[in-house]
Amino acid sequence: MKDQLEKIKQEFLEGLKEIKDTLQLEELKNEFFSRKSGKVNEVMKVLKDLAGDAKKEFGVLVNEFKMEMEMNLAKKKSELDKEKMGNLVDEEGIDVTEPKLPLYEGGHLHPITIVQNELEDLFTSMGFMILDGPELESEYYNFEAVNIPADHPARDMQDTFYIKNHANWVMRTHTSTMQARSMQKYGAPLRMIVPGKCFRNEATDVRHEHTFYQLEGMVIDKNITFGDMKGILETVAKHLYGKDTKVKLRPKFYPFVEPGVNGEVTCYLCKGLGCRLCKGTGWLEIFGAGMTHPNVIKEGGLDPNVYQGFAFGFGLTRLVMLKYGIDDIRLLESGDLRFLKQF
Ligand code: FA5
Repeated sequence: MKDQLEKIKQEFLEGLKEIKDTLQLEELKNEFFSRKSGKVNEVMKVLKDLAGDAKKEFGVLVNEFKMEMEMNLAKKKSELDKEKMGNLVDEEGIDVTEPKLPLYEGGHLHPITIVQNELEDLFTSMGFMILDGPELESEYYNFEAVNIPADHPARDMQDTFYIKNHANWVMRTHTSTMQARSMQKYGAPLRMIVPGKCFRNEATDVRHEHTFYQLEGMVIDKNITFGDMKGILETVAKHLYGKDTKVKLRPKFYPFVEPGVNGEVTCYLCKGLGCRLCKGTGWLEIFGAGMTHPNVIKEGGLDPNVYQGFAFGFGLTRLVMLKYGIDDIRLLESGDLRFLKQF
């Protein structure tokens, strides 16, 4: 029986050498190990006629033989797999055809930050410094320092968040808070911009948020004129919407400037012809501006008889909406990835 097993083993090993693919390997496996007709099973049938030590000895022999054959089968199988994959599986057994792990999706800049960066670059190229200011602000800098006394009706223009149990502190309603702060700190001449968050107690809709961004700017020097202001604002408008863009200034009341204006630019979509974006007017309203009020210059610690200046405030969030054609402001702070992934 031992000889018989040895013969089967040689036969099996010879057969194994001829195997070219996994199908042939499966057939060989059946030929030798199938329960019904496998050659090994045939030999094992004699087991039932044996007894005692002879049975035990033969049992051990068959098991060793089966284990050895199984190892040979497994080895051949792995060789065939390797061949099939060509050199795609390297020496370390790394299968380079395996599906790749999901790529790490890096974040990117928020559209507001993109436009803010663009404007910061433009203004620094014109010699402006970039300032940052507190979002939790004293009532003094938010209102009094920009010529809005406590009992002045202009306070109603900006519906404010007051801080509970902290009288005289507010979430700033505009970046104009930095007008007096910057003059007090840097004096004159001064050229600065302040991009940043503002807060108003708004019933939100497609154009109004309780939290939004503005970009304030101010120039203080000797002999500053309304023409200087218009020049700067035209430069910004052309930078944002193209060199053919025109700027229209219409009178508007802001307590901290005199005269004050409302700034519109030719609609970049219809080039002034009138469309859905500009509501048929051909113009888009993008900033408020004006010549700095003498009271504000005084509040900044400077002499209004020596220094003049101008200030302007862009609704930065509005600029972003116009640039990308976003028709609901609430999307910008929603954190909705379906929206954010488009930029
Ligand atoms: C001001 O806040 C002035 N401080 C701007 C200014 C600065 C004028 C310097 C003159 C000199 P106003 O309230 O109009 O002005 O706001 C300016 C811009 O902020 C608006 O044109 C608009 O684009 C944006 N804005 C105002 N309220 C909201 C809001 N709730 N949601 C989104 N944007 C807003």
